[in-house]
Amino acid sequence: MGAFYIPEDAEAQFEERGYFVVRNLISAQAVEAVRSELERVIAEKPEGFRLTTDRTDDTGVDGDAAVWAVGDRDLHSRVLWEEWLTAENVIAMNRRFLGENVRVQGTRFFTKQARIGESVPWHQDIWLWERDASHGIRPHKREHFNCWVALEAVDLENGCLHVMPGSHKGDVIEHVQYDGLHPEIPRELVAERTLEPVPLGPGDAVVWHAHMWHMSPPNPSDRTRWGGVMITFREEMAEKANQADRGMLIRNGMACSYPGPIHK
Ligand SMILES: O=C(O)CCC(=O)C(=O)O
Repeated sequence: MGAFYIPEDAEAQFEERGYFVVRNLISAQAVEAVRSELERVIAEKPEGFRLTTDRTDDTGVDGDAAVWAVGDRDLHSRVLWEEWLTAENVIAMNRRFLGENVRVQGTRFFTKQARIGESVPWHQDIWLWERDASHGIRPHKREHFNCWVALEAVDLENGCLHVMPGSHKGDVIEHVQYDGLHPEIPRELVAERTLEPVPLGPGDAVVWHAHMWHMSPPNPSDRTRWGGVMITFREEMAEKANQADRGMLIRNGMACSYPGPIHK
């Protein structure tokens, strides 16, 4: 694996384009540890994790093979805390962008399966989060830091993320439920806009603005496409955003030790 690298102008890219790419955010060893932990969670289904199997079509696949997302919003995994959320470069990056006191909103993995992995439709995370949240927190949500990390090579063949550069500067669009996995940006608005695939190597990451339009296409290849997002935010917005219960990741510039599950 190569060196950890954040573009010098990452802040400007985030502002202008709504995203930037980081190389080697987590090590090959951490990628392996996280993958093994996800395999364990899918096989053992311990309490507290959210495994998603909902689909729009019938593939005949069921059981563990049907799981395409694993959520650990309430920090039930010590392995994910130590190997993923508090990996050295993850902490360094969060300090650079968010400061010395940072909380984690949650983490979710997208274990897109080979051949049957469905597309995730165009959306803005802010809209999905806000649709069932209490009123009045939208402005603060702008400050969330969404970092999606590849757990293997992700590319055009196996359904890597696609983004629409600059789309975060527009409005939050009312999403519509068609036949996709969840509500999406009206399809007529997406047509004819410039989209960009974001291929990544294992351990690389893409960080995007919560208002940015993004999607991932199906995975018709024989390879899986695993990756996961960690969502963090500054401590001072926790109260305003009704998220003061979220786990403290960095306190006074230091990575926190594993706090245990938030809601047991
Ligand atoms: O991993 C994917 O395919 C989709 C991820 C995504 O859209 C998200 O985290 O908001």
